[in-house]
Amino acid sequence: LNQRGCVLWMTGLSGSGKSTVAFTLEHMLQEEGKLCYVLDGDNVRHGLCQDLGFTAQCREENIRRMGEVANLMANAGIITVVSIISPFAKDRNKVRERMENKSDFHEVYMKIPVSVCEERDPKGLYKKARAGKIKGFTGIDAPYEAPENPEITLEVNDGNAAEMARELLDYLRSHKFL
Ligand code: GGZ
Repeated sequence: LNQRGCVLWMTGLSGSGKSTVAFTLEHMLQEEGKLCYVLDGDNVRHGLCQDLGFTAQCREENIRRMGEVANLMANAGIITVVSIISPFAKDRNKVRERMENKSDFHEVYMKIPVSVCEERDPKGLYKKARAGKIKGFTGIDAPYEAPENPEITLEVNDGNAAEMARELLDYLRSHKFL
């Protein structure tokens, strides 16, 4: 396999566009014949992490498992895109520390005000959280800790998903992962 694996770790609020950008990037890479796989919170929570809810402890475990799997996949030469809120800086940093090759971990911050996510509210979850029907919703009554030194910050307000995915593609290229 003529490809170096790595982890692109996309962190950000619900509705920040993590999944959309991740799957757009996966598609772009596939078009170039590159091996890429998205570990998406919404999907993985139906299987590997189906025993986990949204308490701080559960989220910590969710992040840990995603990190372990992503590390293995990166070692196998796959460009692994993780898209989960991962609200705690400490847990994200632990994943980085656990990487076999620390320079293979790239934190991508989906930067967007919570007010914009709440306005968009594609799944109506913010509305439910405001109404108290979902408790402990990130950005409403559960914390989100923005990364302090992410390798990449995507200003979600400025760009569409394809533009942001292209930015990640350029990053991978300039860092010799493609
Ligand atoms: C945040 C929640 C919650 C609570 C359900 N808080 O936008 P979505 O719907 O499709 O993605 C969100 C997803 C978050 O799962 P993650 O695995 O990414 O979270 S974490 O990294 O914190 O473990 C959202 C939905 O699940 N969801 N309840 N209380 N998001």
